[in-house]
Amino acid sequence: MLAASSWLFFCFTDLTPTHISWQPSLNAGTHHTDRYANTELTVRRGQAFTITLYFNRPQQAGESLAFVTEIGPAPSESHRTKAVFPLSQRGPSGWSAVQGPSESGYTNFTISSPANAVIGRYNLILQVTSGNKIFSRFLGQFVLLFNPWCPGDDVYMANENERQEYVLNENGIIFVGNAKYIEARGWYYGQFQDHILNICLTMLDLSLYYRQDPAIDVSRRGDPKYVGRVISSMINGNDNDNGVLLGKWQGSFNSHENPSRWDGSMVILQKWRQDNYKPVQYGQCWVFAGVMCTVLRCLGIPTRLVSNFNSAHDVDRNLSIDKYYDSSGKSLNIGKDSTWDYHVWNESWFVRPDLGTSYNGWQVLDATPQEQSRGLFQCGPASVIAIKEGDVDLDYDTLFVYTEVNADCNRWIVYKDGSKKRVYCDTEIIGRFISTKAVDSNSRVDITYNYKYPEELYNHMFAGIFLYPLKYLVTMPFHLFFFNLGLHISYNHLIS
Ligand SMILES: [Ca+2]
Ligand SMILES: [Ca+2]
Ligand SMILES: [Ca+2]
Repeated sequence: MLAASSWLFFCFTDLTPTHISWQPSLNAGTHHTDRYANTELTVRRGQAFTITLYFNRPQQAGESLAFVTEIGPAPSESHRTKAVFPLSQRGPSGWSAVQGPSESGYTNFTISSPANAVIGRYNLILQVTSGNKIFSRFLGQFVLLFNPWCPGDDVYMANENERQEYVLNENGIIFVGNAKYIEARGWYYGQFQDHILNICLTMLDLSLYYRQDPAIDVSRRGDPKYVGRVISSMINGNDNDNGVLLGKWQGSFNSHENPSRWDGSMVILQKWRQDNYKPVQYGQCWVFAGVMCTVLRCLGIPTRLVSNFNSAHDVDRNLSIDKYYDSSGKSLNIGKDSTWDYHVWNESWFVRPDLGTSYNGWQVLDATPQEQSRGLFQCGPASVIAIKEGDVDLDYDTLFVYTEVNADCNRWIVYKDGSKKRVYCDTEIIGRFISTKAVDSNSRVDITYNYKYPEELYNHMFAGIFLYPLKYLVTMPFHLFFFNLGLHISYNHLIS
């Protein structure tokens, strides 16, 4: 009897939170997350949020509090998927918590995450230390997202109008058609609507990357270039990874949806969830790109759609689209290169510490399954600046995107003895009118100049001398500059 009552006495005197308020309206406003349909606390990294705890009694001398955050199936401090942070101390994890004044049973705490924290759904735990006893109280879960408003975040975007467009706008315009007649079609991204945030987080957990090594995969989710690449693999259902969409470009669509009939991502993502994550049929490039834009905006990575007209698919990676004819002019079925009237991909905005600061900014990601990259149907991120500068050896898939916008178009005659002669080369037809929706309006902006230098200028020797990229002039030994220029001139001579 005595033992039982002392146990009860002991239990009642432990400092225990009895209720938590996640301060949803306060936090959602300052974190630009007020439009998410999910009810749990959703905040952005690198920025403080406030919670209120109600305790069973006032804190006493000798008692101290710490918070613990955990994410993923195997949280660990070494993987930065777990952090233990005592009040008012910023430890190596970068997480911290500050206690406000206590009033009539409740206390406010301001919790800050590091600007490079792993994104996703966290457990929040309160750890109470009293003498030599430590006990933990599970407080609940919250979701942490990328933060384009935070200067320390890899996805930081300085301009508020651009953040409104590329993170918060749920409506978009996709440019389709052909180089002679560009059409605009509306698209509803719906990144804040019912279930979409949960669907996006589930998508990360279904990826082959996660299935291969969950602990490592989750530990890398603070890196937008990693998350972008994984999502590019998961928007398509190729590689049997439960991806969102199957593509179909020929034949009938039978009982499934004609890709042209979709007008937004939300319905596709919700159908994917309802069908227990079986790929939705069917998608084509603008559908893959539209759905990926929804997912990346939902996770907080600034993202837009880009349409490239006369888009090359250079299967053999020789930088040219080669078409073959016999000596009578009949087309021969040789080679797999092709040219699309248009192709749509995504650009996401983040820094590239792996390449160097000059490659920061827009990065191409492409979810349409065209070619495998390192064993999976995934593409990017490829720095748009690297594409323009021809730095095609840089990660990821820069050569492939370079050819989409800048391959040469060759026509060859194949003679009876098997010999081939190139009879025509067009260096300008590929990669025209590269387009995206304007910030804050539905008009089309031509961003071809982001991807390549003006091409007609290259076809004139004198212009070539003056416009040859300045970086070569300043970085290259003088004799090498003229050697390269010589190659450049003779190349143009060959094809003109
Ligand atoms: Ca896939
Ligand atoms: Ca080729
Ligand atoms: Ca070209």
